[in-house]
Amino acid sequence: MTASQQTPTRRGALVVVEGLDRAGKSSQCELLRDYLSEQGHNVKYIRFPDRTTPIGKLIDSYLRGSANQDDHSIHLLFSANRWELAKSIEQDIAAGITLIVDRYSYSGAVYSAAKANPTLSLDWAWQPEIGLPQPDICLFLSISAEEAAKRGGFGAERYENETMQTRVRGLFRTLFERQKNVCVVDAGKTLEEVSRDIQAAVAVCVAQLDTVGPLRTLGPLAN
Ligand code: FDM
Ligand code: MG
Repeated sequence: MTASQQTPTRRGALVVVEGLDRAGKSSQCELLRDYLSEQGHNVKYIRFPDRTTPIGKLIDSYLRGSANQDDHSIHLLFSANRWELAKSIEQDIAAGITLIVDRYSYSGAVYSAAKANPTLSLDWAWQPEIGLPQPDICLFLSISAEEAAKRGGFGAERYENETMQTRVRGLFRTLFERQKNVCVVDAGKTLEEVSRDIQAAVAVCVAQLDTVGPLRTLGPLAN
């Protein structure tokens, strides 16, 4: 077969996993990565914030509490941390790699808006996300406050407290009412059950990729 006769590479899927702290995001991302690789997919698992880049290092010291930042400024750094990886995300997807992304623009908008800063609304927070690669599916791992409490205490990082988590929960709900491609997963079930629910949702998404066409970009929030 000559090069021109080869079928073009089928693009990968952009799969985002979102949720509150202790919803099980990282474990589920790993299980999904292993499952998709076994199915023969070329797959990569990445997470935001990516704390390894120069911007990511600033974010890391902010989250650990060793540096302070203005709310808007740190918000834009979180967004810049996605923009600096946007090209490589596009390239991976075009090369047929399915990306599993642990947190994305949704955490970005919601955690910043949860600070209740009067000049940092959810709509303001969404603006810098416009134009970034749009996930083909966003799996929202939903757990109740009670279940989250059962899973253990808060960590030592910024945002890991009851007030923030309660606000974040409400804002995720508000944001996801204004978004397409969001699949709410009941993360209160066992690890295996949640994993099976995720696999089923991702299978449907992957099967639809040909009709969806090329990777899209995030647009303004719907009203
Ligand atoms: N977070 C994460 C933000 O505030 N904005 C963002 O854009 C992203 C991606 O960073 F509290 C918050 C959410 C969380 C913290 O995330 C670190 P991990 O997943 O717990 O490391
Ligand atoms: Mg955390």
